[in-house]
Amino acid sequence: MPETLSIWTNIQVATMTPGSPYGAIENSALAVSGSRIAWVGKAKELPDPFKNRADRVYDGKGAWVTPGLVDCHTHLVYAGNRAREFELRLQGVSYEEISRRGGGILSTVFATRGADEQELFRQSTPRLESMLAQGVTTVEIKSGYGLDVDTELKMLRVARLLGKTYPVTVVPTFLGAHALPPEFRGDTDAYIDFVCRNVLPEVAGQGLAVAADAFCDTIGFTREQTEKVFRTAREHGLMIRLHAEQFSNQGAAELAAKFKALSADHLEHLSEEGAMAIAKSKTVAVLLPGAFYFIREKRLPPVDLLRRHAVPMAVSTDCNPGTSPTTSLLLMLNMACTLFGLTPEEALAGATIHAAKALGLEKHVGTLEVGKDADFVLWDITSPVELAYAFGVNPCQRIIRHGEPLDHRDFAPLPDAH
Ligand code: DI6
Ligand code: FE
Repeated sequence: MPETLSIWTNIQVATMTPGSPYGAIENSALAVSGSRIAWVGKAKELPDPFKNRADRVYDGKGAWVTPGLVDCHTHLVYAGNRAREFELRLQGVSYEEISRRGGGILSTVFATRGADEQELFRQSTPRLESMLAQGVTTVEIKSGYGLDVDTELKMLRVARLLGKTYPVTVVPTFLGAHALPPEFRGDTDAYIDFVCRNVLPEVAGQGLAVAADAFCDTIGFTREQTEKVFRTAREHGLMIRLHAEQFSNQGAAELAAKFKALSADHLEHLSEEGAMAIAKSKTVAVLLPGAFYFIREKRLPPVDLLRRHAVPMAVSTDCNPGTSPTTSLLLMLNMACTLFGLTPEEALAGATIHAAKALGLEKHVGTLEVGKDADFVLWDITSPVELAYAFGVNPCQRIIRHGEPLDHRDFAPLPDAH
């Protein structure tokens, strides 16, 4: 049976392909065959065979169309929250200090260990639903609040189940080297051994993650420890990404480059050598303005340096309970401009083409091009700049995933639906 052919007319597309601002084509049309994009261009150039054979024709009513958004760095699966810690920080206690006192990431580890799989799923769904409602069609989800075999596997199974339940592509990452669990207090090397011997092989063996990440920082793990995790990850066929240079410079970007990491994330303390290294390894710089804002960081990621060395910049929520309790990638576009000085076009590229590259999915998503997945969003805006300009609003009109227009109930099932 030939695949269903749909045509979207009366639209303006921001293809996000390089070469012209937003890769924009006004008065355009887009054809979808099955789950892939079959044609995109000026409406008047739409070839006759598409027009004649179309099974379905949709009127976009002048909407702007972008690729489905890609949120390439999230810790979306966790239990509990850290509202109390927020109060403490507002009284002047720093994030690092809370972490040293045994709070911070560890308090989420206790809550996540204590929640069974169903409960963890239940607590994670509102966050995912909120993301999807704002046009996200691909999301990366990290483990890292388990720090033991059972809970790391449980988090990754929940991430997988979210991807099966909702119309979204979930990209799972193993973040065993996120923090030191209490049972290893005082012996980070022993914990890293445990991650490499007991946890990572199990995660990889069960196919529960496609990449490994680590938190290489003064309150996380050293370069040597991170390198050990990366070597093991590589032996098990996992790709690499890294929380790098967030609170201090550890030469973590250089380490990411050495392992040809897909992404190096945060980067507030990136050096010129680090920028040169990731430029050479074609590693994407993932900027996380939500975390910068929420923990009131002072030091900006060196955006000019990244531009000078032509490092692609992605923008993501870092959705997590401690440093970035947000689900709004659209808000991050605005913050990437107002706080970090990105242009609105760079910000949108950061949540589409470059975020796709940060996940190794650039052949499938991130731009509107023939052959790519038909994941796209119709927006009630008059120019793509507006996606970064407005904040705290959601102009998402319609979401098309693998060629199928979603119904609101697809991404916000009724509370008793599962
Ligand atoms: N850096 C971050 O911003 C998150 N993890 C990390 O390594 C914070 C995670 C948390 O505080 O729960
Ligand atoms: Fe993070």
